[in-house]
Amino acid sequence: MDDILKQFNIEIANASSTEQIDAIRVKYLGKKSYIAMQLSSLADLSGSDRAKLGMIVNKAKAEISNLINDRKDSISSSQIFDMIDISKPGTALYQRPLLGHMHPSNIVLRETYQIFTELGFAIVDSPEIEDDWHNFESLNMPEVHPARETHDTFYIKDTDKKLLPRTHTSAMQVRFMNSNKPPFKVLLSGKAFRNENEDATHSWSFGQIEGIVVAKGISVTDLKGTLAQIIRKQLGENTQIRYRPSFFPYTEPSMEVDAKFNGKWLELGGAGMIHPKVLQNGGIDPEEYSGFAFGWGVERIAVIKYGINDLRQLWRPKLSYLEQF
Ligand code: FA5
Repeated sequence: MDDILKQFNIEIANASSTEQIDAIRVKYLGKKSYIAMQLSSLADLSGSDRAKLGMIVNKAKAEISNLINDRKDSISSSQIFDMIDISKPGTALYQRPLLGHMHPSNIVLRETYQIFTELGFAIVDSPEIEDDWHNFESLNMPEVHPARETHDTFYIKDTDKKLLPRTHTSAMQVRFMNSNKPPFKVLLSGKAFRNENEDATHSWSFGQIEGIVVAKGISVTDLKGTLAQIIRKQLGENTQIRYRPSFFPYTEPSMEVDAKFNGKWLELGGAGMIHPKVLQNGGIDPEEYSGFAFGWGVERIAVIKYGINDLRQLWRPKLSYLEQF
């Protein structure tokens, strides 16, 4: 661990941009880092060894994390000063005619709402802060379920209700079922939040849309037919669609949905038949009703549709870029 810290100290001292710092964070604290490996190996050790190693690794982890944050703060402020020439005369900040322009994510979202409305879906808003029951437990993910690990969850401190910014719009499924009787078809839409490092395809906050359809006699055929219609309306009549077997604790069977765009297969999101236990949690009798659900990222649609190569472009305040769409 001393060697790791020594190496880390050299790299962090030489880092001169926030991008380099992010890369160092991934190298030393990311899922594949030495520290992460040591932490996951703790489970195999006996009590006293586990405590000893745990203390060493966690101390190093905290030290690295603090140094990264300090360095990032100092670099961000020095970068700002480098960018600003304080001797220059002032210019008007915004010289375009004062006409608004839709953000590409919103263009996609409005188009999505239009398509779903034409198919008879109701659009439903939903809370961004959720409790553990709705985000996880009611969806067959109890406290110890390994599927929780795929959701890098932020938690809200100082509450005994275990509140969290929802990690997916599926958190609204049981809440909606509890207050509405089937048959229904709705589109739950909003933001989701995950404690993830940003890269070209991931962000810590992103839009999701989630369709749920529950009625008597709904089958996988309905799921595939509906999704095909929606995707082709959004991405073009001849878009090829592919379903890959997958696993979500709240759907059975589960699948991943891909669309071929500009010659490449791209993942839109997950889907499946709603698990009987989830229907029960929503107060719906699974003997009488069945349903399907699907959820995917709003920005992913924008990226596919407009051929954007890096999702982060969508959140940068660069008007000349955003106005192209
Ligand atoms: C889910 O969130 C499931 N709740 C989807 C689902 C709904 C399955 C209903 C079955 C039934 P997943 O973690 O794969 O699954 O995320 C779904 C989609 O959200 C991804 O395919 C991607 O388009 C988008 N997404 C997920 N994480 C991020 C992220 N960090 N940044 C941007 N988009 C993301």
